[in-house]
Amino acid sequence: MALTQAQLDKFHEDGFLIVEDVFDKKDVEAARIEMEKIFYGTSFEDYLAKSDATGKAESTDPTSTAAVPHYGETKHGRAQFPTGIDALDRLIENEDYLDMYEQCLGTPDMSYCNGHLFLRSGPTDKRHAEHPWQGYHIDHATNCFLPPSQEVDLYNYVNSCVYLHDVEDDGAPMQIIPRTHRQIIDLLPRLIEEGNWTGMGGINDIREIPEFCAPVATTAKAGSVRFNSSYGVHAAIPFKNKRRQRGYWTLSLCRGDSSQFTKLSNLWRERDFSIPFWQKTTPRVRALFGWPKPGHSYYTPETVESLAHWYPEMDLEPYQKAMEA
Ligand SMILES: O=C(O)CCC(=O)C(=O)O
Ligand SMILES: [Fe+2]
Repeated sequence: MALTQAQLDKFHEDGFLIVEDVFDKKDVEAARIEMEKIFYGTSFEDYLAKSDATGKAESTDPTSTAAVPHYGETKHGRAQFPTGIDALDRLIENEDYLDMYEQCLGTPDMSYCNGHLFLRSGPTDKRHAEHPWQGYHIDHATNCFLPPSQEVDLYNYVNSCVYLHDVEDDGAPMQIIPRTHRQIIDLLPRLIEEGNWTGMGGINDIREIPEFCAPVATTAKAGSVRFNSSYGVHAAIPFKNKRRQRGYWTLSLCRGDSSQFTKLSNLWRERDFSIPFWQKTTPRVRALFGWPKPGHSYYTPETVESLAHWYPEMDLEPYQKAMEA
């Protein structure tokens, strides 16, 4: 299942796109259950019941621990990709999703920047600004040390999230301002001059920018995917219903040709998690993490033999076959 031309045009025009039914509802349900275990040590339902009984909601925010900056670990598990849980990690192998990602990035040569579980939990959530005109920003600096370019499609990267459950209006849907991914580069000098640009991506007050159109709430059903440009302006809003949670499985990929300056971490430095994951996944997914694709001249009888020692559980046949072809 690929994006239609109309969907792809919409992605390029608005800077984001929501596609329904990319993931099987059962897979997403299994992923949500595992996600809740990581953040709550139990289900969200039990967590709510316990909070009701004790009158106290425990914070679910992970603390960052590793040498590589990443989203971190909770008391119960790891929110950063790979989590070590198949139901979550292997969502990345969805071929339709990867095909759509290639379309959004305009190349089959894609490279991993970052991935994590992003949970906002109604009872304790504070990840939003006070007023609706505040908190807007672009995420680009999370993975890239270069400011935005006019050549949006070459130098932005694409964030995505899989909706692990339905997100409705009362569940703090992320707000995105359509078309800003192409506006921000031209507006930057003025925003800086007017003191309406903070740090490497924040806007103090969107009311001062009449060029912007109205923000859109990115509500969607479980199993949907949202793709959005790293140059797009967006913000978090509070939960209207604090008994809701919002759990996304997120991934950021960039074009291979910009991956030298657009990346967060090299998973090789997190071997406890990267080795088990790489052993089990596909050549297509391994390539997102910098692995040469089957047919690359790196693969010789000697290197394939060594790989078999380093990664005894990896299926090396695709590399072997391409080498012999
Ligand atoms: O939670 C949201 O709706 C948006 C959060 C966000 O923009 C961010 O964490 O960068
Ligand atoms: Fe953001």
